[in-house]
Amino acid sequence: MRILMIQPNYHSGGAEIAGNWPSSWVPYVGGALKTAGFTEIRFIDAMCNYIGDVELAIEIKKYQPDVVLCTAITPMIYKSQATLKLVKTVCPEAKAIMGGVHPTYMYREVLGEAPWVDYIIRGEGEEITVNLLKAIANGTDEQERRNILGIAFLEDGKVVATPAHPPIKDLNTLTPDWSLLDWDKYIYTPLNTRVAVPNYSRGCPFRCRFCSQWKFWRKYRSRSPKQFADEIERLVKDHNVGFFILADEEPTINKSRFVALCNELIDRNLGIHWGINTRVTDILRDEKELPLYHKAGLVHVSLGTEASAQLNLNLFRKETTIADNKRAVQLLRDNGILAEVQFIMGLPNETPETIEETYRMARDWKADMTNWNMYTP
Ligand code: B12
Ligand code: SF4
Repeated sequence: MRILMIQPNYHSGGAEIAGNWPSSWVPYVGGALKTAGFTEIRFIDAMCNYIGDVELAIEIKKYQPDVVLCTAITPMIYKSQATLKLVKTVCPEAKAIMGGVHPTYMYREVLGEAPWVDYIIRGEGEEITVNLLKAIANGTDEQERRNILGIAFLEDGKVVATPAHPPIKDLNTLTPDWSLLDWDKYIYTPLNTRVAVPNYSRGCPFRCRFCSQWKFWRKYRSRSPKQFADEIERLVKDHNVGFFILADEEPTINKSRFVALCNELIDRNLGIHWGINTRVTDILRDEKELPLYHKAGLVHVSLGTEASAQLNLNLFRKETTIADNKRAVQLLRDNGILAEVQFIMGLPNETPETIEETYRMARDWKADMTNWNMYTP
């Protein structure tokens, strides 16, 4: 069975100015499919290669896929829906499948707007995709689909959503296949080196009100530091990766495991640099360990500072203070680690004055980079 994975040609600027980023869902879901015995898998990165619809249609037609897998986060949903429509125009018999954060929550809207989508994978993709594709390969998906957990589809014009699939118990069972990516394309511009986005942990034990991610992965899990360092070593040795950012929400919550991971990376002396997203509270807790983190190659930390008003931090259920935010930025900078701060803008109480105040505060904290995210109810 020929499987085609497509990253839609959607661009939002933002972090894309730092380089060309690889899609992580491809090695993780593609790796699970290969481990399950599906060998004919191709990936087209229409985003990174700016592949327009005409060229994409030619490529799809040439490959004649039986199944097409396409991802979607919220801003790219229309491009993702249009990409699967293109698939149906060129190869009407191919099964069109969509996964990712947006359709996981909004499957009703997606199936309403894009009835050509055959299946939506809701949540963590590896196990659900294998189960669904086994049924498709056997030609039994239409009979079996109501028993496949974690999917949604249209039946007689009505949306059917099966119960959620349980989270993967042991993340050490993941088998990412990084060879699905065309590595020459993925360059992190500031260091002029190849970049990867591996997954050490999934989920978050916190419950910030604006955040989609803790609900998405449901249970916090992390891989063993040694097994994860093995993967980094393979990325360096097999694919010449020089920089990675963790795809994780909260990699540092378990301090002893994170310290063990840093020690593994130091012992292996891979010459790799890396970045993470994490919480202000973890940076304050780990003040004494920051030199060790830096020695392990950690050069960039993006902090969920979120707001410049305590009222909003409380509203978000963030469990931090404005003074904590400022101190975390300072600690990172003192340890030679680039400090990026993230803000959520556009709450109902936002005014031009509060925007100005947030801007001034970010400057006062002397953050190296500031990221402005729009709150979307
Ligand atoms: C790395 C990353 C990026 C990279 C993307 C690289 C790339 N080519 O994909 C960069 C830095 C470029 C980036 C940019 C942006 N990002 Co970003 N990014 C992330 C981050 C940190 C990790 C994503 C990741 O790789 N995760 C690991 C993989 C394994 O997980 P996954 O992608 O969710 O895939 C799993 C499942 O969802 C599912 N799955 C996913 N797709 C599919 C498809 C199919 C067919 C199947 C079966 C399954 C499946 O299976 C996978 C394995 O379980 C997440 C936060 C996070 N922790 O997830 C934000 C996140 C995805 N980004 C987000 C946003 C908003 C953006 C930007 C729009 C920001 C901006 N304003 O510019 C841009 C969009 C750029 C673009 N053109 O798409 C949001 C999306 C929120 C939403 N509601 O949709 C997130 C969730 C962060 C957040 N909490 O706000 N991002
Ligand atoms: S700490 Fe970060 S990942 Fe966790 S719930 Fe809050 S915003 Fe989401």
